[in-house]
Parts: sequence; structure tokens; C-alpha cells
Amino acid sequence: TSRSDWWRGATIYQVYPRSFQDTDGDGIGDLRGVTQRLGYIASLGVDAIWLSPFFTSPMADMGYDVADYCDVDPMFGTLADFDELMKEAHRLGLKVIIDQVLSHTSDRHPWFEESRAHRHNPKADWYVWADPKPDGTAPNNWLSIFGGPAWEWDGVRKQYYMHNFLASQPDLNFHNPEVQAALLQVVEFWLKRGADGFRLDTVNYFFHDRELRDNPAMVKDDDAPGLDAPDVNPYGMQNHLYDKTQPENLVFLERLRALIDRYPGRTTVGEVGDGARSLKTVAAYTSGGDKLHMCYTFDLLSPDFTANHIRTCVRAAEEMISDGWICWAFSNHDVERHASRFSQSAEEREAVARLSISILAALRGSICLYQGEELGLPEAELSFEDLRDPYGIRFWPAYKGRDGCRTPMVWTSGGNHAGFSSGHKSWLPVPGEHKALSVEVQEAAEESVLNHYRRTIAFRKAHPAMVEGGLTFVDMEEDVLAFTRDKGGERLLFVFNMRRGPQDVALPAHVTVKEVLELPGCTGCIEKGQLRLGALDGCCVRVGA
Ligand code: TEU
Repeated sequence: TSRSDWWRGATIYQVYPRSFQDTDGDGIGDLRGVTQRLGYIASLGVDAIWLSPFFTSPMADMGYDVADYCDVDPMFGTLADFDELMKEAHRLGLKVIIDQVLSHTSDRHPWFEESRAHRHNPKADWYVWADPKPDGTAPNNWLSIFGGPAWEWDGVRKQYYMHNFLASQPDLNFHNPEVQAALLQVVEFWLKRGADGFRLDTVNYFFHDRELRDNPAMVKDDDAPGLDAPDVNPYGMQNHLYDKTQPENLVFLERLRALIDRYPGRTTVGEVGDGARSLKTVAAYTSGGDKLHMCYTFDLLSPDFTANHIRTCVRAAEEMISDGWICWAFSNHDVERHASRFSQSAEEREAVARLSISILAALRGSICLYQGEELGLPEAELSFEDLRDPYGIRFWPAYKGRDGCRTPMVWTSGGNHAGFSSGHKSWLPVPGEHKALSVEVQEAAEESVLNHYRRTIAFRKAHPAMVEGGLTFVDMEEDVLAFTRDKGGERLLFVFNMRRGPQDVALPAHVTVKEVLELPGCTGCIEKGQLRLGALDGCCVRVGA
């Protein structure tokens, strides 16, 4: 892929380096491990990888707490290992997108250590510091996503600092131009090192309300009707009085884009967790071609795997994001694996995994896969003693945290830790039930979920209408998801039966069938003018434009 907008419609494979492949026996994956397995990733037919953070970090939030943005944590390797990874990825035709966690740092970052040391030093204003209220309590009612107030008292400065996530992840003060400049330098460091793109963590959290106003208990928001109810975590949803368009962020993103455009062929994908307002935010961040290239939301990361839900999300995206670009995903390192999340029973997981990639591949936008989903891995059942995610440890057992989707890749069915590590202990256990789903087993089985993923990704690639074409919904049965994708005179009709039983559906009168294509793994066909679909099945028909 050499076109500069290779990212448009690309298939991106997310690697969580901690859990991909360990090469030094410490039970934790590393960059050399990723390099070793790039051949496997390339064999999936994807265009790019997204690497979760591998930077120097005390790992309080598994690397989303960065202590040095411009170095590799010794646990993951060295900068030379990164260079090696880049070289091998490019040799295999894979682009490399790296995570940038710019909204906050670790409390061990030298910037924060300096900032907390004194109220008047060069970095004093690099974080969000505030005096307590007269009664000594926190400056306002903002909450942290990871529980409790968003404010932590610092005994040295005798002030509170703000953190959207852990107390050990202090928020940078983006209102300070020096902070912005320093972060742009970080991005440039990786641009120079060859990174093809950046996944921008919590991109809608960069700016905070400068006046530190309390969040209202209840918000009437015409843009986001779902937010009329009091929210569990109002600040988490950015649901506060602050100007929702965050004009400063648009200006920052323009500066970022100007920098990135100096390096041809690079891209950005922003993570937007903005509740019901997310798609509006995506539109604002990706329109005009002068801010982000693409964004992804949490819309399809919900437990809802119904035609209605997908239709609602995609329709809203189509309506709101006119000249922007979205990236869709069913799974990532923060949510329950979708083979489990979308299934009503263990028996239907495989069928759900198969249908999920058929649908994802047919959507308009770029698509993100999360390591292991191509094996149809279910969420790992872990005991409290196994947990490493601070978020899970804090809310157990009401919420079990994110470790269940972060267990190691299963390369072989036998062997030490399923081929993940030769060490004694792996940082999270390999679940017994994952072993039968190993890459080794699935490579050997022609009809495996893994091979189904490969064929489906190849099918998407072979049809430009799927990668870049327009999308128009077609009205059919409520639990049937149907739309066409068009490009240059080619019109493909996709019909997915999301019911847990077979059904026949009538083709809309205006459709002229040209040819039923062989959509990998799907058995849908046309009989006597009816579309005949199995349970959790699909069909692709070339129709008259
Ligand atoms: O996630 C941002 C985010 O909003 C998550 O906190 C999400 O709401 C949560 O994980 C529940 O699913 C990003 C990273 O993806 C996540 O791993 C980090 O913990 C977080 O930022 C803080 O950097």
C-alpha cells in the first residue's frame, strides 16, 4: 500500500505487546516478540498494526501511564528493537500505528516530579493544580473514570491535582502552550523514527474547563438525548458545563495535523469516549481534512449485537460524519471480548465470531481488530488473585476489569504458556479453554475462525466498494441488517441475518440481482426471489446500480 491515504478503509490489527509474544522468558510480551510474529499478522491480510504503549512506564495502568515518551520500557526492549520492528513490518508491507497517551503522564514522569515540587518553577503550570475549597475539600465535584474524585491532594505543593484516570496519571494542562509544544515534539520524535500513524488515547480529554466549574447533576443536551439522565460518571462523559465543542482542542488538533502533514503518508486515529455525543465529536475532529484523519468511538464496543443497534450507530455516523472518517471495532484491550459479549451461550460464540467479521468487513470506515479475536477467543475467566488491572481490582466483583481480554495470545495448544512465553510464570494466565483455539490448531483447519477471518479480510480488499464505497441502508426485517456499498458503478448488497434462527426475506422490489457472490463463510442464497439465510448468516449480492 503506497497511496498516502492508505488508512482510508484500512484493516488495522491491534497488538497488545504485553500479551503477544515473550522472547526473554520474563512472562511479559516484548517488541522482539511482536517482530517475530509479524509474518503471522501479515498473513491475516491486514494493512497495519496498532501497538498499545511500550514506552517507559511504572505500568500502573499497563503502560497508559508514561514516564518517558521517547524511550522503550526495558520490559519491552529498546529503541533498537523498535527500529527492527519497523523495518520488518515495512518489509512485509505493514504500516505501524503507535499509541500516544498525551492527555496525562505517569506521576513518575520528570515533568510531574518537577511540577509537584514547587508552585513556582518552570513546570509548575504543566499539570492541573488547584487550591482546595475553604473547607479543605477538592476544588470541584469532578470524578475519575477509575473511581473516586478526580482530585488528589499533594502534600508538598499543598494543592490538589486533577486526574481523569488513576491518581498516578496526572492530567497535563493543555491550556499551557509549553505543554502543547512539548507533546508535539514527542510526536515528531516518532514521526522521524518512521511511525506511520498515531492512535491518540482519550483525545477528547485533552482540555479541561479552565474555570473548574462543578458538573451539573443533570444535563439537558439536545445533541445527546441519552445524557438527560444523571450520569454515573458525569466528568467521564465530559458532561460538564464547559463548552462542549472544546474549541481549544480543535486548534491543538490542527497544529498536530500541520506537523503530521510534513511527513507524507502518516495518519492519526483518535479515541473518542464521549458518551452519546461521541459521533458529534468525531465529526468535529475529522471533518475539514485539517485535524484528525479518523476517530473511533465505543458505539460498537457495547454488548448489543443486534441489527437495530448496528443500524442505529452506522446510520448516525453516516448522517453526522459527512467528510470525516470513522474507524469501527467490536473489541479492544478495554472491553470484554466480543465472542463472549455478543453471545447468549458458549455454543453460539463461534458463529458470533464468524458473523462479526463478515459485518465489520462490510462496514464503511476503517476497521480495527483486536489480537485474538481472529481466533474467536472468549473472555478469560480470572480469579481475583489473577487480576492486574487496577480498574478491575478496585471494582471487583461488580466489575471484573479488563484483564479478561488481555490474557496472552495462544500460539500452540501444548507447550509452555501456549507458546507465548518460555518463562516460569506469565503475567496473566493462559486460560485452559483458549488452548484448543490456538493459532497452530486453527492454521491446520481449513474452516477455522482464523481462516474465515483471512478469507473475509481478503474479500474486503478485493472489493473497492467495501473499502471506500458509499453505504445506503436497505429496509428489510427488523433483525436483518441490510445495506449496499457502491463505488464506480459497482453496487454490492449485504444482508445479514442476526436472528438466532434461519429466515427467508424478500428482496426489495427495486433490487435487480446480477450475481450472488461467495461471501466467505456465509451460506445465504436466493431461491424463488427470496433471500434464504441461515441463523447468524449473511449474503452478498451484486445488484444493478
Ligand atoms: O481508555 C480511555 C477510556 O475511556 C477507558 O477508560 C474506558 O472507559 C475504560 O477502559 C472502560 O472500558 C484509554 C485506554 O484505552 C485505556 O486502556 C487506559 O486505561 C485509559 O485510556 C487511560 O489512559
